[in-house]
Amino acid sequence: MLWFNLAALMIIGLIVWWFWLDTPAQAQARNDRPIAIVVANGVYQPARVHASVGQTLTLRFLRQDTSPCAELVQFPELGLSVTLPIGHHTEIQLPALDKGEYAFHCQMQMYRGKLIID
Ligand SMILES: [Cu+2]
Repeated sequence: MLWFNLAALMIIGLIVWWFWLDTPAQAQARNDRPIAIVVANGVYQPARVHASVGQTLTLRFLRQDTSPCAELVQFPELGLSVTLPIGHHTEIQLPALDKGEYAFHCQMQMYRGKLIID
């Protein structure tokens, strides 16, 4: 019973760490250079990408996570859904966007990221 309680505590701790404490890094788009985003260990890194209004943007995803969860990256506001092959760079060209925030995530929304256009 004690073993079970300890295991439960560890799982709760992991969930807290996974969803709240593991703060993702940020990236700022510059000079039309592609922004590299690594898909691994349940997070996009960086998970927040800043760009300016009117700036076209290229995101270069590198999927390292083999779980099927990481297979797609979707941009619901942009109507985009792109397959990410494992171990390959996948470039996604985005049009110049209006000011605002645009989410991107895997199909189950476990991987989550955000474009911040301002
Ligand atoms: Cu997923």
